Amino acid sequence: MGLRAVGSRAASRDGLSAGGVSAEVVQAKAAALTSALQSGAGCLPAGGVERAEAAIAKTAARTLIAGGRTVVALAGATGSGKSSLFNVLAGAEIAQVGARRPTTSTPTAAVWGSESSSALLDWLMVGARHVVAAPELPQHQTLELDGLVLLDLPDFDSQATEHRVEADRMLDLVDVFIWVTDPQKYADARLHEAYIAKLSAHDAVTITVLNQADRLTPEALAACRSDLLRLLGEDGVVDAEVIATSAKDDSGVGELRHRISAVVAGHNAAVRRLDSDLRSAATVLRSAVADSEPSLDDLADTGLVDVLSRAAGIPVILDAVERDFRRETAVITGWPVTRWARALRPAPLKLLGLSKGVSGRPGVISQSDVRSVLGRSSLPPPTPAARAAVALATRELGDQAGRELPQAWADAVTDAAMPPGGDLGDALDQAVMGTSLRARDPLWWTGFGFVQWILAMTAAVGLSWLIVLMVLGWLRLPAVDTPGLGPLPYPFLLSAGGLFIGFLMSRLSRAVGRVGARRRKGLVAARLHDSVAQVARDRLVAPVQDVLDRHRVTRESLDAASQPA
Ligand SMILES: Nc1nc2c(ncn2[C@@H]2O[C@H](COP(=O)(O)OP(=O)(O)O)[C@@H](O)[C@H]2O)c(=O)[nH]1
Ligand SMILES: [Mg+2]
Repeated sequence: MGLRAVGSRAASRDGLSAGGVSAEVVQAKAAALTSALQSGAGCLPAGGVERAEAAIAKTAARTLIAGGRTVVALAGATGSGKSSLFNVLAGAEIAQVGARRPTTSTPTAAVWGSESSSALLDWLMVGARHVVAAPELPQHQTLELDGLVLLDLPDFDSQATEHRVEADRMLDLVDVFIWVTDPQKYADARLHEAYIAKLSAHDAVTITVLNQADRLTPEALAACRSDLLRLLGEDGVVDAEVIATSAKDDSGVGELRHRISAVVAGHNAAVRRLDSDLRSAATVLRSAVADSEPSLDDLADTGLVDVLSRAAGIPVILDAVERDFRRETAVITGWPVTRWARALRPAPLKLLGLSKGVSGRPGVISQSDVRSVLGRSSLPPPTPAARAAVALATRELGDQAGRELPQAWADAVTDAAMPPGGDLGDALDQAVMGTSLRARDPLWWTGFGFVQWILAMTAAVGLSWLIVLMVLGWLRLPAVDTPGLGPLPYPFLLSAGGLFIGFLMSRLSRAVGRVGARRRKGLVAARLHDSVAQVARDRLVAPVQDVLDRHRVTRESLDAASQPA
């Protein structure tokens, strides 16, 4: 009971009991980080990705190992007294102490408590294992550290590279570091830079021990301690604390043991370490992602559609649609005398390979369907100027969408906005061919056509009548009385009137046809605009939007993974 109280007081001072870090929390963060790596693939820096992958793999492996054990490592430079402290804490001469050099290259483990830790030590790849049994230590000391796995690490500054590599490997895996230093070496800049500053970036638990305190007078020890505290502050260690110990006369070892027991009793040092690894990996990656994404709603505006329309030859088509309408108006409602000549001229749309399809009837296969299956229209290919305009507009789209994003994302956006080669041209051609250029024939065509026929018949009747009269006169047959309207005889009125009114009607229908042609052109222009806008959305805007969506998912996942518990 008393031990718990000491433990929890120390724990809250150190922030150990703060926040709900649990296995579930770190697993959720690992999942968020995994999702960020997926959505950000290709746009995140390789170093950061590697670090995140390592943290994810470590989280998976560590959380799989059952039990609430805490792995604490004694780390530091040669001769600081790691092995001596290890033996004092374990109550047995387990680790080899200094005299013989070089020291061993592999860590030694001491395990407190009955719970099996072989899976954990296998994962740590620590071979030398020692179970701390009750007889070695007073009962209360064993209980206090129940659940502890203490490691004596190879020296940070070992002459042998493999020792240093092994020490670094262990530092990545353990839950808590105890940095053991001594009055001679505590200020070694290399150690501070390479380890302490690096570790302070984690908010995983770090304890600093100033060993060999027995070598100093109390005044010198106090001065040395405050100097070390200052250096730790410069390393970025928040709320640094230094425990002065002596492996020779055991002073301070009790305090160190309490400190360790507080961490062990918290049962969350392991998940805290994982949490801090995941968070710092996520924080590193977060700097490769912007805080927001641009909206594409205002980018897919008319400018892009206009240049695509020109490249698709739509002005030519619309011109043909207009002329087609006028031609047809003339064929159907024109003066019958000249109508046939016009019908012989080819239809403008036919010349473009765009003869009309039947629109808007479900289940009916239209000519445009057939055309889009059979292939391209015979529209002239886009001019170099039109093509350059498309390239410029797509680059602008990419630039605008990527402006606020980090380089890798901006590049991805630009790539997405510029589909390779003729793909876009084909898509535009298909869109044009899939658009119906037809609308219902206007009713007035039929009316005018009918009236023209009546007028033509009238003229024909009048002319025939005149011919009969001429023949009768030529044969000197007695004259038949020809009825008339006032002084004008009917045959003349019928033939002249029919021809003259027919001529006027054809003029009128041409004028009305011009208005109709403009309306038809407007109607088809709107349809083609929609078709081209659809191509712009599908081929240009959607791929860019995909990249922006990936960016958003990455950003949100990284925010979730880097959130403090
Ligand atoms: N005076 C004194 N000597 C110590 C203390 N701790 C360790 N030593 C001595 O320092 C030398 C190196 O100790 P060792 O535990 O092997 O250090 P390590 O290299 O960090 O593992 C040995 O000769 C120890 O006897 C201490 O607290 N006081
Ligand atoms: Mg040693």
